[in-house]
Amino acid sequence: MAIAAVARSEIFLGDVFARKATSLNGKWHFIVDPYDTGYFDYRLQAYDASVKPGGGFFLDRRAKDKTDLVEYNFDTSPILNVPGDWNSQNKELFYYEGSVWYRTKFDVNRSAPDHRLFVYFGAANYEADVYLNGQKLGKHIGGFTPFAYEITKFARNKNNSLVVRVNNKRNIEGVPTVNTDWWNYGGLTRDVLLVETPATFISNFRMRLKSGTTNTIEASAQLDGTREDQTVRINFPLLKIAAETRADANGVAHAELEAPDLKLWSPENPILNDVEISSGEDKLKDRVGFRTIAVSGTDVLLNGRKIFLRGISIHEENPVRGGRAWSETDAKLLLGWAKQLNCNFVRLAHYPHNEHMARLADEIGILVWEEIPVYWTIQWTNAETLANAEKQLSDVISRDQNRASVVVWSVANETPVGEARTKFLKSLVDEARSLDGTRLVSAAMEVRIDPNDPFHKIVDDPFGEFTDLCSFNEYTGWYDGLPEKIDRLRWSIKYQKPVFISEFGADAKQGFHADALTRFSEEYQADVYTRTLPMLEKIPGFSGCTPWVLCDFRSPRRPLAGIQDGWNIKGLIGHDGKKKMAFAVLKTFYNEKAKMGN
Ligand code: GCB
Repeated sequence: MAIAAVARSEIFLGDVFARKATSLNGKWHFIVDPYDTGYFDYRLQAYDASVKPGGGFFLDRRAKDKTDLVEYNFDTSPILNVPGDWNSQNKELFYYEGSVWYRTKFDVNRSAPDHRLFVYFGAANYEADVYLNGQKLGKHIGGFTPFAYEITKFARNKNNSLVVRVNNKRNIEGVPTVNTDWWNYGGLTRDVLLVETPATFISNFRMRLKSGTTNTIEASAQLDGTREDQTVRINFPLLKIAAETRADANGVAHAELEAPDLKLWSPENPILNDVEISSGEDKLKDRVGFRTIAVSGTDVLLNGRKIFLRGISIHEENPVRGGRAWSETDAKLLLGWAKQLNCNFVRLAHYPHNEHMARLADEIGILVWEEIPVYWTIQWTNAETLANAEKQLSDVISRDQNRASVVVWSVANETPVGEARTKFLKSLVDEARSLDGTRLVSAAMEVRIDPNDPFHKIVDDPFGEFTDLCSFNEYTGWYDGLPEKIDRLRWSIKYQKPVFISEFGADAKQGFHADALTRFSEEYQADVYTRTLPMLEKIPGFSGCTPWVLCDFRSPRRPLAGIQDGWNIKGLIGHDGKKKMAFAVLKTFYNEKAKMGN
């Protein structure tokens, strides 16, 4: 009988869409397991660590004959679409938080006997235990970043059983923790791929401008396999430049390529360059753009020129279909709406979104802020929580480091001022800078009200010292006073940095019209936008904003019957896909900004 000792084969596969892969997306059988019956025996011992794993669902057993007792059967169990959260696919699972077992079957047709095989998951929220043919491949924690396992040794030609237990229970020590303002969609929420590689292959690569230059490309690649000191070739066929270099004993290869005719990427001109990276039999193809991003005093500079960031915040949700967004089609819908607003920037809140978002942003010319779910109050002194956040940060950086569109790594949202918190966030900033010193680092901070003057707002969070942008969320007119208060604000901002308003907004039920003082009316929301935008313009160093939020999104914190009904309705677009009045207010403001050349 197979004993599921962990194979410890987790590996990071970067730029997975740059290589040929077989999709394992489709209809997977599933078993809902609220008591973890398929995971623990009756003494609460994990089957996959037991010498008697017989009851473990990962074995994907069927009764051998009429006397055999097996109390589950994937073959006769219902079906879920993968990718896809379970909540929006099955009414009974709408509020479900717990374990669901997924199973698919697949054949393998390796093109050479020494080739290697991997299963790749774009994301599984929140925790995933993965098994192939009864063998445990590993456990992954974190709901929004990719992971992969090598299955070369365990895969058969026919009828492989891939079983994943996904558990979306919220944990106090988790990242995020138990308390958020979004739906805790569970499941295999992103693409699942079967990846075949040569024995030695390129597991990740990075292309970027050499610091301080605009026509020298710094390329690096990581090889994985038995021949790690192989030659690596980098070729930009249309730029007519190429380089060849040999990897060191650790499989790391570096090269610099002079590109005198390089045209820089920008939202107005999102130029991407075809690139081929090859080593031995392995060959990856991608499209990468090159640009610089920097701050100087209170300005943000793109390719050395001052830019105003005309942004919007986005949740990874398709409000019209319902549920987590995951596909290129979903990305086209969301970023298409951002384009209609005349945005040149989006904030992908509050966790790493699927890879299609940044890839599409590269193609259509939208700058991107990416974020990890260090949200509100998490366990600042828990070393495991920090390690978890660091892993999510390094994984999203490794995934999207070749996307010219991505210009900001954000390490947190609305965290409470305090020493332990600042130390925690500082570790994340240091990590982001050491992994990728070419982008800006930020976090959405909070604003404080002067205890002696309600119209005086102060930004002096000590963490602001460590970020490139001084970015904060502010809700005057909704959580603080009525809209007319917005006109009377005075600001004291401690930092001489670009001021970026990462959120402002107000609830509005699409189609509900009343006067501008009636909460939840479209008029109220439009009034908040109409007053906020000119007020922000008066703040010295105001460099951009990402109002909250593009679309209504589901949130269990929003129960008001007849109005919210389980939705956060601060969207500029309702959950019927229809625009609210405030959409036009922001669009007009951005049109004016764009006309003025920034
Ligand atoms: C915030 C949070 C965001 C919420 C929003 C709201 O400050 O960052 O996640 O959804 O406010 O609607 O209250």
